[in-house]
Amino acid sequence: MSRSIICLLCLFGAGPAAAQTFPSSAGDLVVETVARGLVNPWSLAFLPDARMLVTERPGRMRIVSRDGKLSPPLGGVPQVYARGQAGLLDVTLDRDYAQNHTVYACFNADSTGAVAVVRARLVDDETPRLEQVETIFRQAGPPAGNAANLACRIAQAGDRNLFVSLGDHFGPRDDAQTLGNHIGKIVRIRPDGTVPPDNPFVGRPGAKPEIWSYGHRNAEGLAFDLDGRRLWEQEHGPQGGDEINVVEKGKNYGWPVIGFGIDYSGAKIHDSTEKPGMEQPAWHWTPSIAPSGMAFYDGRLWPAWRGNLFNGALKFQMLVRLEIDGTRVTREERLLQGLRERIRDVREGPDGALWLLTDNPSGRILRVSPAK
Ligand SMILES: [Ca+2]
Repeated sequence: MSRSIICLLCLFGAGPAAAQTFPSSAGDLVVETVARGLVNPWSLAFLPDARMLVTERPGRMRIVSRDGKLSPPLGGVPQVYARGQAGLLDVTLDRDYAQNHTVYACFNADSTGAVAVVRARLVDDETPRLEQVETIFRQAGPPAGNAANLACRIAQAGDRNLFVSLGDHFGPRDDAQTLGNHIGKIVRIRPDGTVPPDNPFVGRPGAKPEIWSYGHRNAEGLAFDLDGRRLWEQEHGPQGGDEINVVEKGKNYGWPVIGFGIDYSGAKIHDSTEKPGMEQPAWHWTPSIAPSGMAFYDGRLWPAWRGNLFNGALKFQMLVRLEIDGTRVTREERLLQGLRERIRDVREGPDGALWLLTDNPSGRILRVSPAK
């Protein structure tokens, strides 16, 4: 009897999967599977009642209940170009979501991998859907046929402006150093897509006015720190040279002129790791961990980790905890090694736990909490 019940739970995924335990400097961590069966889930956003809005890269968005039940795909999601790394990527809720039900999403819109950002209203009734979907930004400059290094993440500042990370598309490398395109850039736009007049390159001839910072390679993590003052990003290097950066107005983060990696062929890319006028990363990884997803942690379940920056890792299949002092990273701890899952996104839940997405055609939502 009990064996058949267990078997049914296995078949239908209805019960809690066996939790796994991993060591950490703050005691053992318990990893539970909350939901499964998501196709390459990319981004996770918590709704006010602790349900989750999740994107699947092939172009679907679903609401997931706290006990792991997946809604049908939401209607109204724009058509995306889904191939290789391209598809539906980030989703985030407006700061005033509880009042305005506004969400933002970014995705690759055509075969060039150009990123579009939409603003929409989430109608959260028995048939959840997006309505009033408006394109508020479209990336200029991607070359045809290079659908890789496509970013994108969205972070909203306290003044409601949106920051969006845009990859270099494996295109001509100098594109990330020139201001006439949106390649290898972080842009800053208002929630309606218009350009804030205090953006750094407004009025400069030939420059795209949305640009906030440049010289980035492929940033798949973007987050404000706990007091909302500093914007941090992580980006993929080539072979080696993955970086964490503190993103500041108008600054040049160096790609492809400086860096710590080499080309996939083994060839040299950079003459140097530093150059005047170009920013140094706050942290870098060689060999590459392939970071994706980042979240600052507020310390409810692990008080010692308050203010730490958590990063998912695709290649090294782990969660990386970074201790921060101002704009410096002072210590790294590698967590969940042995999980054997590519971590695509990491978020802090309303319960103070860390919630992860695994990048897999049969992807899961995992909840990480302290062992009792
Ligand atoms: Ca750099």
